[in-house]
Amino acid sequence: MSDCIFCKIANHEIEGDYVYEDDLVCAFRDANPEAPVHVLVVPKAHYVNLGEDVPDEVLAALGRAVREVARRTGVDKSGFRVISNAGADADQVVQHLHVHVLGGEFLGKGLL
Ligand code: DGP
Repeated sequence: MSDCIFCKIANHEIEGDYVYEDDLVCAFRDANPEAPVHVLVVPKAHYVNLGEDVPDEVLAALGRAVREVARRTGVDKSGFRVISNAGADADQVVQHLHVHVLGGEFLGKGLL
């Protein structure tokens, strides 16, 4: 989508602080981090959220990327949280499917 900020970052029209990338997805640091590690994993193709019919290969790529982000940011052993806000009641702000990966400190229960 031409006016979607995450499409632009995922396709390098705007540069992000990238942590991981493959053919289907990329991961970059959140502009407003809520934890020492706060990375967004997004598909390169535009889907609004997980309520859409997202192809299995993209879902698998998102899962693999989460694991790789956790490893690269060093939170794979200490623990991390994965959240994807979908729709109005979840207060989804950016309308491009994204998975938050949060960690680097004790998170408690209240985040995002
Ligand atoms: P959500 O509420 O789940 O839609 O979260 C959107 C997140 O996206 C929020 O944590 C801030 C982040 N964000 C918004 N705009 C940008 C941007 O231009 N660059 C980056 N890196 N993150 C952004």
